[in-house]
Amino acid sequence: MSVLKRKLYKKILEHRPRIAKILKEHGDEVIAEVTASQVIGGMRGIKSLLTDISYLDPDEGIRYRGYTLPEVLEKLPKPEGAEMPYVEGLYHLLLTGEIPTQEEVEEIIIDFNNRRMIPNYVWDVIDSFPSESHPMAILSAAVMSLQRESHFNVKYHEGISKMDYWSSTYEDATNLLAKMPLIGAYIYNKLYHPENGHRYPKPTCDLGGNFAYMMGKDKPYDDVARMYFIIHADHESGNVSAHTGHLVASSLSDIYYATSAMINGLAGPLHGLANQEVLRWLQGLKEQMGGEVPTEEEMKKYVWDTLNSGQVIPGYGHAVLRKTDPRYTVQREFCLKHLPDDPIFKYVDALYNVVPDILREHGKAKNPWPNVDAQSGVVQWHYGVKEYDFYTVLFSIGRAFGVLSNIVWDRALGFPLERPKSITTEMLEKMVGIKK
Ligand code: HAX
Repeated sequence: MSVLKRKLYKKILEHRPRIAKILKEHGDEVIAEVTASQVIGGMRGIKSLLTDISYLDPDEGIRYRGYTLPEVLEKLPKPEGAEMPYVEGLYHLLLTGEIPTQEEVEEIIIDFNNRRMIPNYVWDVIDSFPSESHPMAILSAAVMSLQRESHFNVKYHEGISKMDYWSSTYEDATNLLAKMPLIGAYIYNKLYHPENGHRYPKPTCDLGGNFAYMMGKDKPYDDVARMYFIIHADHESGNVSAHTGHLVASSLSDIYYATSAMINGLAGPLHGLANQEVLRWLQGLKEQMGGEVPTEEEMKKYVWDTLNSGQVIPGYGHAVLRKTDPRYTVQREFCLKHLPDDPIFKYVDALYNVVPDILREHGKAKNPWPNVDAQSGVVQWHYGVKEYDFYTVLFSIGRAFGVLSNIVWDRALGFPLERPKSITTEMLEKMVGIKK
């Protein structure tokens, strides 16, 4: 057993009694109320999911295992000369709650490298997609095709104890996380840069370094990849991708089914796809301006025109956050340091000055501040990943670290099949006192 898996097992054994105690001694205590508007309004804010991997405070933003994003980026070990930490170290933090040592990260890198062999049929599945296919559809199918490799399925059919489900789920999760960057880079090169060929990862390199190499990008794209995967990894459990992964896995579908499903949820324009929508929208503005940076008045008009035509401003607003997203701020700081003169960055920064006031005046969005997606495309564009359909694939690789860590813990704590109760409109009318 690897050091990481042993440490995880110890944490699982320590945690199980806490859940058992709540269930046994406090299982019937009421902890929240549900309003009619929450039932109609996408279950916003109902406290009904349990995770210790991350917590999203509306005013502060995300914390992974209690650490803010700047703390995560500062404390996790980094490759020599790199600005951003190892993604492999983040996996250790999400699973165990502990910041790993350099030696512990090095062991995970070796473990990941031993798990990244991809069967040829996966490349065949990817190659069989027509070239106009969306990369998210290809990614979802490629992950799905790997389902036959599931260890959990084999063990389940052997009849293992429920207490051991987490172990083979951990194997599946780690296998898939090691493979996803290779699959993502292959999709990128197949769709947009066949001249890169099929690049195999280097044996001694970390995930971020290898991803940059496979994408055909020079430094500092390795750091861009590390930053991108880390900041997108988790956003507690209620967002569409995390919740979908958790829901599907709750039926004891394996990691491959659950990950493919979470990718499909992330592909919606109100969720992960917003990052490509931001770039598409900005390009529209740039074209309208003939490449010139617009004045504040011109910028305001473009924003109002978008709102008045009934569309949302992509990259702004959030279902939980009520302040600027720290994932936006981390990327903004990276841009200020590395690409302050980038024309698209200037557009994004100019938008920051006008959009919040306009959204307040518009009066609908509960949060007028930018979210992660307002910045992420700019960084990719600057380093030559201009095919914005691909951005959500990058998001998926990062998000998989959080979703899969959560599913391992779901199995470890024996969380059951998810099954909320629905009611009819007539029942709801009665509950709120409407007489017919
Ligand atoms: N522009 C215009 N209108 C907006 C808006 C925006 N950026 N954000 C919210 N609104 C509107 C909503 O459409 C809604 O209008 P209706 O009452 O007419 O339906 C109203 O304001 C209230 O919405 P809300 O309660 O503030 O926000 P929701 O929880 O319903 O939705 C969204 C949250 C993120 C989906 C929303 O803010 C939005 O559509 N933003 C633009 C798309 C986007 O950036 N998505 C990425 C979010 C981050 C993420 O998950 N990344 O993966």
